[in-house]
Amino acid sequence: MKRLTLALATISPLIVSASDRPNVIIVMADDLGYGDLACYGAKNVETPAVNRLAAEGNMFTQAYAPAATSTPSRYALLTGEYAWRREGTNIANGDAAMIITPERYTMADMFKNAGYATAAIGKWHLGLGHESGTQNWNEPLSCHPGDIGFDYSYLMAATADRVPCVFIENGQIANYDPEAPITVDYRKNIPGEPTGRANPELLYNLHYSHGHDQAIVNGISRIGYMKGGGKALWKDENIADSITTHAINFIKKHADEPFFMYFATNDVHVPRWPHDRFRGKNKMGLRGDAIAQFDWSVGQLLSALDSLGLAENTLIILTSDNGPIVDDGYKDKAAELLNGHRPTGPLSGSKYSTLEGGTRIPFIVRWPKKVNQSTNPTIISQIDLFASLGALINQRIPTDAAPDSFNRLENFLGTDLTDRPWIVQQALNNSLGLRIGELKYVEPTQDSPEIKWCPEVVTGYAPHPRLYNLSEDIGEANNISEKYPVETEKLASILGMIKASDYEAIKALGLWYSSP
Ligand code: NG6
Ligand code: CA
Repeated sequence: MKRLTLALATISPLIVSASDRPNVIIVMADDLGYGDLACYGAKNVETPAVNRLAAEGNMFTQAYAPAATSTPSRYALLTGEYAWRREGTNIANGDAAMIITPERYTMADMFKNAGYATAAIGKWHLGLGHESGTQNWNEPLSCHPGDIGFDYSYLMAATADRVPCVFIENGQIANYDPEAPITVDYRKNIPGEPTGRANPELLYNLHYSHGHDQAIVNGISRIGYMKGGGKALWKDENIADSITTHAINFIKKHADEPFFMYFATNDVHVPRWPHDRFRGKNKMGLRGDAIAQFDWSVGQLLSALDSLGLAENTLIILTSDNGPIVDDGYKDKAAELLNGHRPTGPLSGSKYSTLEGGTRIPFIVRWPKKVNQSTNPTIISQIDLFASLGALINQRIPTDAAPDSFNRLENFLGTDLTDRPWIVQQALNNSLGLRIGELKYVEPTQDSPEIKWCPEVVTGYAPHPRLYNLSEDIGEANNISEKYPVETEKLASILGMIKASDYEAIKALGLWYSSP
């Protein structure tokens, strides 16, 4: 596969001297939608900390995650390779093996090589150990994020709705309870253990709406079976506190050296069970409370940076792994209590979808030392963070690494407003959308337009090609492919070139960067 970054010499690297290198924090929200933050127009919930970040930085209005679900999106971010190029990168179980294997060169490796202290804190969802389903959770795992560049990690293995429901610190269960050894199984229940389906009377916190009827932890049933855990089991209401505390401790510990922190919140993924102190202060019930809790976590990080005198030279990128969803499997009244709120703002589709709501996400960059305040409409993608941050810290990326990531540093810093020439959007079933300028092409797929296990999700799947003009039709309501067959065919063929990594052909079409 050819490297793209070489062809992008038109972008002058921003020279940052080694002593001046900023700390870098990626705040990765989970399932937070384009319309879920007050600074992006949300009305029913207050997000003062994120609003502050936006008011002090670049708030992008046309930014994309590479995929509409978590595992492929995060895989692409950390490897710089589109997940649809690689088998085994779809939504991972809690007992999946490490999807990014130790020999791969990751974004964390890049920072580590540059002398940064590195950490991954919060939601992982990229597998642990060498083999799926055979981890011995009672011993140190055979491989973990420490093997792909993260000096420190404090993680949930997958999602809060998947077992094991414990934190894993540097590859071992945190607060391990020797009285309650852990067994995890994704195929069959462990004899004698209650499940959400068989024992709904034990669901004292949240009841499932679909799926999520297996192991019960903290009065909430999950995906997968689990026994044990004892004192190590998390309480959902304390997850934000716990990961935020660990993040602040990491910042404090490394206040005197450059650090890179991937801070991946559990909010606002299901099960939404935020701490009492966030309850009932907005019109939207638990989903709104989870947004408020997310905002609180961001506020805590900002205060820590302020009090340590680190804010000025810390580059914060706040974004989300994929679009939002209202009912993702628990009876938390998220749909009933929207009160007019639209999690995707004006966009159609949602998490799982090829439509804009699946992957167009909030994206804010704050770096007081270098980045001026603006609302920035430049079309950008998280896939380019790898090469761009590499340019920022002056790291050469090995030729076989990050094949889909371009150096677009000046886009992210707001000094170049040239759009990314194309955006690829991956849906749950790995079918793709392609945005080029105002045109959006959605490739045909035979899968059902509705996800059976998930009510009211508009996937955007259809057996025929679609073309939308986003400048007139941001909600992707009018398929114009029959009216514009030549354009439809052209975008379809460009998507084919991207799939084949045939960048010479794309360049021959004149579809390339033309930065100032
Ligand atoms: C789905 C789950 C959903 C969520 C999603 C992953 C069911 C019925 N649904 O399979 O609740 O966990 O996987 O979400 O099990 S993600 O944001 O981590 O990709
Ligand atoms: Ca997600």
